Amino acid sequence: MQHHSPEQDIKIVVTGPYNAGKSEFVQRFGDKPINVAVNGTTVGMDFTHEMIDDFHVHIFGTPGQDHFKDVQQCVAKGAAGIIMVVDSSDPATFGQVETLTKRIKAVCGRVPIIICANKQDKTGAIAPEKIKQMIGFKGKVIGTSAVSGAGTKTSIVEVLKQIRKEKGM
Ligand SMILES: Nc1nc2c(ncn2[C@@H]2O[C@H](COP(=O)(O)OP(=O)(O)OP(=O)(O)O)[C@@H](O)[C@H]2O)c(=O)[nH]1
Ligand SMILES: [Mg+2]
Repeated sequence: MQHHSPEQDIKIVVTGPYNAGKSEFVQRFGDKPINVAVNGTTVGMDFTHEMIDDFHVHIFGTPGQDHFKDVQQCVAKGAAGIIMVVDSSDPATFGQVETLTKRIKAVCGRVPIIICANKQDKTGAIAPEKIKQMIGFKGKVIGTSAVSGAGTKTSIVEVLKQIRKEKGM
């Protein structure tokens, strides 16, 4: 069993619009990921944990549906970093990112945030750089495919890097 001091535990929240691929993203990590879902949609949370770069990273996924606002905030509370997952093939949902960011930051504070331009494997997926422009996002946008796992580890490592920089860890 690996021993670590409490300050090496880091909570990261994976959020985003409905159906963006948040649960699929969380499933790529750890040995026994949990998903509390009904008929394929998250009604509770996703959870997993994994040692990454000597940190014990706790990854929490929120529901996406707007009527689970309170659950989103419950799940996100106290996270040290945010991963905003969007469906790159569904630009109609990009407008939700701003509201969702505000909602999550209200319970986490001004912590590092990156966007995952997910479903890059789909034909017609919009490129990460284009999505960055469309959303008017200042931070890092990383292309991912949560089904294949492409870019998912890179995304966690990036947000971890930003958290460590901010906290001077
Ligand atoms: N092609 C493709 N499909 C994906 C990808 N990520 C997720 N999906 C599919 O998109 C659908 C929704 O994925 P979920 O992971 O359940 O999405 P979610 O964001 O957790 O959805 P809610 O919890 O309902 O908000 C599922 O059918 C996934 O298999 C991806 O990268 N590529
Ligand atoms: Mg889900």
